[in-house]
Amino acid sequence: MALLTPDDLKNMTDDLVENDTLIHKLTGFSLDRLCSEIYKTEKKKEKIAIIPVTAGCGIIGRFSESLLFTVKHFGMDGFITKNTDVAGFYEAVMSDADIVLMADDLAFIAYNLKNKKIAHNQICTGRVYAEILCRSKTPDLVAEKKALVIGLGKVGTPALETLLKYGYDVSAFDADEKRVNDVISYYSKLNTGPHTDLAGRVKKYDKNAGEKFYKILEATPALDTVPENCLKNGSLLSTPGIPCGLSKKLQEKYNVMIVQEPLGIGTLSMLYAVFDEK
Ligand code: NAI
Ligand code: PYL
Ligand code: MG
Repeated sequence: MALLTPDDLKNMTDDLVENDTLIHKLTGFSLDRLCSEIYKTEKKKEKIAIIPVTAGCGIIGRFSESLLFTVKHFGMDGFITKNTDVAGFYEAVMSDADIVLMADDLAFIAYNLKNKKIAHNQICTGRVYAEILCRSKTPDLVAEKKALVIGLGKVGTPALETLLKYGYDVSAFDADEKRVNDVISYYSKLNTGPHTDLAGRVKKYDKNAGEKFYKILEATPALDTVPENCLKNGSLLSTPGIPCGLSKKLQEKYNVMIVQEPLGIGTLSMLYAVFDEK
């Protein structure tokens, strides 16, 4: 998995606040209300422990602090454990934490010690960024139940699934041709059985066909992955991808709205995934 750098996180607090405002404008929901709608859960007074983890490439500067900002910005009780790793987990339990947030290089999880719910960052990130696309209400965006998904990895795939569950026709692209073919054939086989709702509405995106989209989801670690000929004036790009896959020049030329933030949106999605049902 591509690891964040302290530099990726240096504007995280402003990014989260600005994206929360944009999400409210697009969907009618603030980010926390949107997450509550998505998971049908609600925060109570959970105490959230953030445990720094030294495994692998080690602690990432600003990572724990960014999680703490997210928790506190949305009115929750959180703290960063003084100890790291197992000692930090022990400290969290002894401090009567309800939920722990911790990440090594392979997984970032939220675990609710009380109701035993667990959430994975890549799944919850893909879902929330796709939900933002589906729930965007501006006139043009509502009319179009189709989307372009660029990047079919651990974040892009849950995003694709979310779009299909909303009845979207999805054009899918990935630099890995085999990955695209595997995704297309998987969903075309779903014509029978319990998943017919997901069947057949995924097609391979053809860069040369020039099809245009109001709704685009990008989940890759690369630059310039969003081609100019897929853009409409006023397109909405919902992208967890770091760095942003659309150049500033094209963003301005086509007045593209961009929902993009390095960590907090996905983290809030994880927390609502492990809160108790409403
Ligand atoms: P992944 O490695 O599982 O998937 C990335 C996919 O992008 C792969 O299938 C790869 O073939 C494809 N790809 C790479 N370069 C491409 C290009 N130039 N054009 C088209 N496709 C290309 O990675 P994962 O975990 O899905 O993460 C995707 C991105 O999202 C990464 O940049 C990661 O750092 C970021 N991320 C951001 C989060 C947030 O909260 N903003 C949370 C989690 C991940
Ligand atoms: C969750 C992020 C989003 C994109 N890439 C993922 C990443 O960077 N994962 C690694 C997180 C490691 C955190 C480190 C610490 O500071 O506790 N172990
Ligand atoms: Mg995010």
